[in-house]
Amino acid sequence: MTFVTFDLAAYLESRRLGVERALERAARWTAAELPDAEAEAVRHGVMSGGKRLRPVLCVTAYTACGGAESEAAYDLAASLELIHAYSLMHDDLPCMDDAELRRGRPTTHRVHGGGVTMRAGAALIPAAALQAFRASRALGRTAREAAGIAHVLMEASGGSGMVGGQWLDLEGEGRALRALELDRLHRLKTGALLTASLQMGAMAAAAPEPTTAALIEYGRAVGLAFQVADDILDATSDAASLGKNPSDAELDKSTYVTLHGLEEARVRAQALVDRAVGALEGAGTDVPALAALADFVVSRSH
Ligand code: GRG
Repeated sequence: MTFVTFDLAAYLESRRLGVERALERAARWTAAELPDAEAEAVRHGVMSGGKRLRPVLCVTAYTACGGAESEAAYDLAASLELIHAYSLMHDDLPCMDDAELRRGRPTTHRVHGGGVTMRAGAALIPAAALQAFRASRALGRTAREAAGIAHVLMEASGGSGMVGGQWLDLEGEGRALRALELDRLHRLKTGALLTASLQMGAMAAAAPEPTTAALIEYGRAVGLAFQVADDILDATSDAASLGKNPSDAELDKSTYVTLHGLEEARVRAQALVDRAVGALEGAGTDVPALAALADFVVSRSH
């Protein structure tokens, strides 16, 4: 068990404030180029709460590597949340999970319609890439370095990342997945973007290679721990505290709990947190905020 004396609640609150402001700016820039209906759907999908874990991880990695908090740092971090927001908007659509609720509110398509939501979500993908590039330039990175950072974001979002994981998820519906298949699915679907959050923060601060590698290792372990915790929450919480209803497809899915049982899943989640923190300690990047965030990922209530 990791012992952390750190006021994570205060830390999260202050970082989330910067993230919300950056998301306001990002939603405004993206919406400015869209018809009114799509612009409103962008706002609904982006400005609807959530833990903002990916941007908080990005800013935390950036400052852990010596970067200073700034608008541009939060703009970079917000690019990750634009991808996350689009993925949830599309995932909730009638042709996917057909979800009614997200974060305790009606899903975007329930309010703005399926076609509008599909187009608004699609607009967020290039907006995120552009934002990652521009923010990295504003942080002093060269055009080549900024392109590298945007590349990491797009790679983590695409077929060898989140979209690839979603594809494996759809393909695996209705059959029991083996342990390695489940790991691969979640490393791509959830882990890739979480890992990119850390990597982009390190790259934006021009961190040395061993530090970046340690943050990537931390991200991989935390990404998997996040999903194990998600499965534990799904098995032990009700829709009111989760802010969403499980879909039929989700009810029929292989999870870490169905595969290993609740107790073993808890043990695995904690072992992954320990691995994440250990990776940072090995590289001398063991800032309290990152250790506390790793603990938060497995101890959260939603
Ligand atoms: C059609 C193959 C295909 C892909 C389209 C829809 C999509 C792209 C990808 C879906 C990816 C997806 C739903 C990943 C799960 C992400 C996840 C773990 C969501 C919950 O994250 P939290 O807990 O949510 O961080 P909050 O609400 O706090 O932001």
